[in-house]
Amino acid sequence: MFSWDDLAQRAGVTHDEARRSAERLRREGFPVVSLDGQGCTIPEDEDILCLPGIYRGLATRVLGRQICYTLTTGSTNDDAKALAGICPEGTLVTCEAQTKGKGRLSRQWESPRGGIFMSLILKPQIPPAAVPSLALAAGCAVAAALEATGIDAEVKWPNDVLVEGKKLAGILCELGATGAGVQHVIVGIGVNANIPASRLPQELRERSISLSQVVGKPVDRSTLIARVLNQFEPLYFRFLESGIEPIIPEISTRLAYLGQPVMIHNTALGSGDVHHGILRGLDRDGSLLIETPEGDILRFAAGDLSLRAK
Ligand code: BT5
Repeated sequence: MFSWDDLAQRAGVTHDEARRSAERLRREGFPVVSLDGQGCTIPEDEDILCLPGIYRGLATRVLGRQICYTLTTGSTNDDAKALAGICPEGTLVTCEAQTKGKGRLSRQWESPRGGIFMSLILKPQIPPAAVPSLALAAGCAVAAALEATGIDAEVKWPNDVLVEGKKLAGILCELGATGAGVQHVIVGIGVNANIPASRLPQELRERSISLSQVVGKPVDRSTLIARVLNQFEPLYFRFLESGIEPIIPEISTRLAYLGQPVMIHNTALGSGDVHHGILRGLDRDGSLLIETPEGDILRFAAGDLSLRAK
């Protein structure tokens, strides 16, 4: 247990501010236990991210070398965007829960406590058109990190990771650009690590899955974050050198629905723009190849597209 004075001194705030902060955390649902009004603590077995744990697991040169951490925030992607001008490449922004987690096309990413919410600030010198393929590389890194812990994961084009056919992780790449080109790319990764189904809305429970459900116990999120970064960094360096092409084989071995019937539609254009066919794989630039019933190969660049098994 920490006394209020101890906490106040460590945080550089007054005794009263320390008490108020602890109270606010408790109201936000964090397991802050207070003893006889003398101070407070968080029980040791509680699932709170451990920054030294992330640093300990890191084998990277650039990614995650600087970490910005908050308990609750709107969206780590938004925070990363705000920090991009002053933080070095590879900075990781992470938190315990998001109140305005974002998916693509203004969709919502459910972000209750127990999940991993991480955004990387990258500063690649690439054309804007190459940015969406970074989501594939990030998805591949998440899948590889899971495989290293014995979990079979698939990359669902263009930005999801599936386990047991259900969505476990989603990736949102956002671009900051001026007329002169890409200034920064924020790669946001959300992973359902220790999220019980009861913390997700009813309509998502069938389609989503959390790692704790798969392995039957909570996973160590700090270690997993480090593993994802360790997997992503070499892919990112290769991407910087030669684009997505050299990484395509690694993504392809994990590609969901390969050889299976799928439908794809342009979410922005509405349900009229639907194509059916067999998923044949990825083109050299990360575009998706689908063979129509007539035997034509259609090519889809990652955009506002939604892919489904038929
Ligand atoms: C994504 O969008 O999958 C991108 C998700 C990116 C989230 C990360 S968390 C850190 C960073 N900060 C942010 O604010 N965002 C990034 P999309 O392909 O559009 O999928 C969104 C759809 O996935 C929703 O419309 C739901 O159907 C579903 N969904 C929402 N929350 C989910 C969850 N926790 N688990 C599984 N599916 C979810």
